[in-house]
Amino acid sequence: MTDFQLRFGAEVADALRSRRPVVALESTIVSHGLPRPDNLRVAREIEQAVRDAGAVPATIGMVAGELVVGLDDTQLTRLATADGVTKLSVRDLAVAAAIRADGATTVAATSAVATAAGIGVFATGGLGGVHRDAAQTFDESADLVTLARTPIAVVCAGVKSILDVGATLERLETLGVGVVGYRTHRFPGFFVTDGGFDLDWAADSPEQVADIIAARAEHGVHHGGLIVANPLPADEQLDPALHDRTLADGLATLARDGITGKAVTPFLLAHFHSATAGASLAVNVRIILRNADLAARIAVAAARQTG
Ligand code: PSU
Ligand code: MN
Repeated sequence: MTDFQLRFGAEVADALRSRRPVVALESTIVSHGLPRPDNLRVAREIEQAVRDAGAVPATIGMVAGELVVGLDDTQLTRLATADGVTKLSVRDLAVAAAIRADGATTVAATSAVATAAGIGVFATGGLGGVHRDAAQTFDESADLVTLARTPIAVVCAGVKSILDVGATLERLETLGVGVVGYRTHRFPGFFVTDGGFDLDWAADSPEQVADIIAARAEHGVHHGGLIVANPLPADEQLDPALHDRTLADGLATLARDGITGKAVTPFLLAHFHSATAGASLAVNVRIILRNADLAARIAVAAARQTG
């Protein structure tokens, strides 16, 4: 996937040319994953977290049909506040480009575009995965199959417990996507520190993650992604009882209202934010800022090794 037509923000173009560390950021989180009006403020804070750790942020999205790597503040504001910003996975990119749409890129689309742009590290909140009723609905995020063929390191807090966490890990194994816990051998469950499953591998420093990225290239692992699973400290997680209640309500509403397809994930995220009166938002923001910081430190370590 190297043939997207891309428009680079000036700072990102400059950083890539001079091999300075760059971190890709997604825009679906901004347009569809976080409630307004907080989403724009948080989008800016994520970029600042990357800068504070010594890397250049490249938020990726589509503006009037153009794929932009490194949205400027006007473009970021547009994707955060305009009506009709479409959620774009990989298969949607060409259609949206042809009709000159505004669009927010998911983990799948952001990974594909970042890789085409020559960016090797990406920070997000949570990954898409296998939905709980997937045995009937076949609802599995395109994030998984895209990461199977896209060589990028994605720092995330695992997957939300709105998904079938065990099935998601099984699919990642089948698809050959690496999963490494950051200072943990347990796969995180986004709002909750422990998603309930063991991991084979853990890394304990940004330098070690950079070593893993380098070793993959040296050993011919050029296709699949690497998930760096960064859990929230236990004392910062969402209250597990509140979490379980909110999840049960959300899943019941989903079934009752017959919500399907790409509307499922944004619906559940919005449900958490309204049903917990802001508690899940605060946790969500902490997660993303921590992931942005770690991704930047990994990008800095990787740039040091190759530079
Ligand atoms: N999970 C989260 N927050 C998010 C998303 C997932 O905790 O904002 C977004 C990401 O952009 C992810 C997308 O790539 O939802 C997955 O959507 P779907 O399940 O429709 O593939
Ligand atoms: Mn889906």
